[in-house]
Amino acid sequence: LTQDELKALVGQAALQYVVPGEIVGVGTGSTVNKFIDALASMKGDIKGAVSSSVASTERLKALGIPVFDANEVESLSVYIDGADEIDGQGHMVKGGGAALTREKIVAALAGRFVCIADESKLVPALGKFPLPVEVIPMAAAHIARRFAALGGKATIRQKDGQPLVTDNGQHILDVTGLSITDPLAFESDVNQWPGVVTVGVFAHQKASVCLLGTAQGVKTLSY
Ligand code: DER
Repeated sequence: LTQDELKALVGQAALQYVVPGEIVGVGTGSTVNKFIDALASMKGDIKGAVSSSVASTERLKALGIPVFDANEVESLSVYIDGADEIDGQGHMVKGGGAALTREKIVAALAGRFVCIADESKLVPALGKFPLPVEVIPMAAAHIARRFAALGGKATIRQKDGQPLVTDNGQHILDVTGLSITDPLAFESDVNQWPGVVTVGVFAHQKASVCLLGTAQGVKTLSY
């Protein structure tokens, strides 16, 4: 099975966690796109979705799925999203799609976080994938120096030769060379740094379940 086929497999499998008649929380990325496409088959059975990015909103609307603002819901039963890395405890690195802030917000509304990922995302420890950190632009150099003090190398994510600007109007640093041995402590510490909007470690908002796409089919990992 190709990686794309594995993504489709888990995107489809996530439908079983969607509660009929409710609003579902939807993440961002190529695996989530497979879930959104599969969700279209249930659009008559659900009330709609809360989205974590402009990109996902556009895809949902194009398929006729109503999109609600996060402020219109009290809570969600489930949030479906991908990850760049997920460890054995359900801690994730996210932000490859530059949506980490809104992803963490919508995940906070949900009772369960169902991560959908192909097997390449399962890692023994977080930190091999360059860690995304959304920052207020004026603080970027200062934050990059603080990561350097930890042995990290931070670069501003570019798009078309300019710093990428997120849905929230901020910049993203991608940090290589870190070894994140305690994701909970790391997330808490870095979140405190002035100028950090969101760090792409999802430890406090970790996955409840991971649907892992493997050549042998979908493995369900619970945390
Ligand atoms: O940006 C994100 O957090 C996405 O969920 C990303 O981590 C996974 O994207 P992918 O499904 O395209 O690999």
